[in-house]
Amino acid sequence: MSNFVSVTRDGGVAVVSIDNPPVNALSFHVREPLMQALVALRDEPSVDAIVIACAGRTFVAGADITEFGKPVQQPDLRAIIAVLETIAKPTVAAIHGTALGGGLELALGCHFRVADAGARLGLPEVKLGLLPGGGGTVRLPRLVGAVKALRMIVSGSPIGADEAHAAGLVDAVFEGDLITHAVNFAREIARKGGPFTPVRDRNDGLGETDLVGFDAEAAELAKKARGLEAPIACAQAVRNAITLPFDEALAAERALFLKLVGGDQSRAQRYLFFAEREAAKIPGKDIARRKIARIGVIGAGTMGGGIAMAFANGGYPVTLLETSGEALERGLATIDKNYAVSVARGSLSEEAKRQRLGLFKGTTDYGDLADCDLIVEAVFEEMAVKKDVFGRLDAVARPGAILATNTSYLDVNEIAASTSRPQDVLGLHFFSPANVMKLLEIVRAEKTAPDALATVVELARRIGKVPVVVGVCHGFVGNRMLAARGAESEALLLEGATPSQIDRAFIDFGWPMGPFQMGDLAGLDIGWRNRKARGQTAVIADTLCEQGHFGQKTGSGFYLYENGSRIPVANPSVEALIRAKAAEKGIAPRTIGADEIIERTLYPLVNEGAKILEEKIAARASDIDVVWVNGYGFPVGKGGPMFWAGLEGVDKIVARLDHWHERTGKDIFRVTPLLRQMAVSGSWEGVAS
Ligand code: 3H9
Repeated sequence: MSNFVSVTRDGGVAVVSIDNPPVNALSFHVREPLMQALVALRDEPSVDAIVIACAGRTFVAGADITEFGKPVQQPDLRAIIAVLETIAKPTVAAIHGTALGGGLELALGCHFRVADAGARLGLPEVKLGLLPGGGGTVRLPRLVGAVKALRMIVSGSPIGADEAHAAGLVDAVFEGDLITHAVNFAREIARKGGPFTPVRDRNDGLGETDLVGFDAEAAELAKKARGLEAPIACAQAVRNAITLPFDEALAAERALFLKLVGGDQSRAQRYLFFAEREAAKIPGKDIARRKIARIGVIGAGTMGGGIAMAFANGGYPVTLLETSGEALERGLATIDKNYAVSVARGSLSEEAKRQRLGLFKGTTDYGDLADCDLIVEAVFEEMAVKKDVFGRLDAVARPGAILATNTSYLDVNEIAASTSRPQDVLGLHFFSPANVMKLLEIVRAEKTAPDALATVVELARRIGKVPVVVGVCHGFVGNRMLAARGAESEALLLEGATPSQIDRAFIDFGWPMGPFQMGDLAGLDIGWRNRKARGQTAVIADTLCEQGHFGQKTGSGFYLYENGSRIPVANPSVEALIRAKAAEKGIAPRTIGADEIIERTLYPLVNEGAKILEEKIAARASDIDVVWVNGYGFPVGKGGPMFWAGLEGVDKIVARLDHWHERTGKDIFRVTPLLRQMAVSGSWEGVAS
């Protein structure tokens, strides 16, 4: 029929197979022959039942995201589902891999769904700033109930085949050859005879939905939306499924979808989807990868333990090294406790916990690292200590083993030069908690071999991280830009803003928290130590640290945390300290608005990003955005600092930076040439190359 859709027959059962690698997205070149096949089979008297299945690694993973923002080519998914629902003979979706978004909606257009035991089903459109636009919000609740559908659609998280079966989304789960099972299932259903009710006419899930309970749940979810439109629209669409007749709810879903798909937030989130995948692509696709079978981690503290867990979670055996048996035991006990918390939360089974713990081997002897293929050190952040560790590693590691430093700031070239094998050395900058945070900055040093780099990028993807390759500079991409973002914080305080005002401006922008809340959470002593090492000062934060106020861990920092609570409460003594320091400097307080706070913190962030591009520390503007969204909480709906700069207007940013530079003379506001060029050209990529 077509290269993308074929039909085979097994007696009276027709199997329609979609083959559109890599993920069987419903591109136009699939939709057209799919529609033709369904119409033909509907009208073909010798066909008793139809199975829709997919070739390759997965069922349909959704609409083709690259088509969004372009004119729709008919037939669209909705038209295909409408035809499916006119077929009187039984239709069965045979799901393996993932049925996501438009893929699950296609399956919901069938009378029945059968799944491979390992399949996952979900409507992740919300993660692209969208809602399911092929009837998913109206059909899913009819099978699984409104509240379950609400949770699935607003979270975007897929569920496994067994859960889908228990919820009524899937009619049977099979192990083994899915197509054979699906054909037998379809044949048996056809033999029993109809009529077969399309999902649109079913009401088993909706029944008597408690609207008050639904609204309460939706309100809870809305609180977490943080300025994103899509989760709210998702909840509204599912509510419509309860309160409106099917066709009206479907039309309302369409209207909401069109509004979202044309908006900046979805544009930003779609951009990020491709940016994350792009970031993992490095030159030299055909480079042979090094073998990674066992991983060594040096240091079993918070960072080392988290890194070790990240690898074990990805199935890798880990040798964990500490300097003393006592420290090792403490580290392993913490790992055990962390897994126990996951078991208690229900996100990990006892069996999986046992398996993961079985992957750890503890040691205090460097000689035990000799069989490791990658060794990551997570020891104290001081050059002398790191060099000592690398000297020892140089003596014991096998030739070709990759040696990585988990430094946040230090010069990886210098660390590499302290070994006899700089080609095997690179940086792996994990973010805390390392077993949870997705971002991984992979630091390419001057002499890092391309195959070592390619190997860790692939490994990072394999353990579920989002890798971004960065060059060597103080703080790499993320922490270097963070310093630029924070440079004016103290000045804003001294000129009259309070920590809560500044944090509020950030939260209103869409950040999960403001810079002072973040400082208190991370520990103010970290920045203090770093400043002291660089001969820098920050009068308010330094004074707080000198007085022992390190943030949440000491119960006070920029805020108070009463009785071990993590909720920040305004701290009058900090506000008094700020006023006193301002008076000492002769600064009269004035009212500072949110706009000024954003201009003086986020515009320098963009400017620093442009410098990083100029210096080729990052390969692409989108890599910077991936770092900031995944590691620092930059709001996804704004796409990251470089994407947001386009939304905000680079010319406006340049003009305001010029204004602040003229007024203060501070370097932080000095516009970098690339940013100025960008204000004219409108494209990072063109000017960066
Ligand atoms: C939707 O369905 C809207 C409807 O409700 C309404 C319609 C009216 N389109 O992630 P991977 C590419 S919205 C186009 O590395 P994995 C991806 O860019 C959609 N391309 O593999 C990459 O390309 P490249 C709802 C897509 O095994 C390659 O495929 N669905 C799409 O780690 C491999 O991807 C979703 O949001 C797509 N839909 O993960 C699902 N999906 O090789 C989005 C992937 O050039 N997809 N590509 O870099 C995923 O979550 C993951 O890709 C998946 C596989 C789990 C499927």
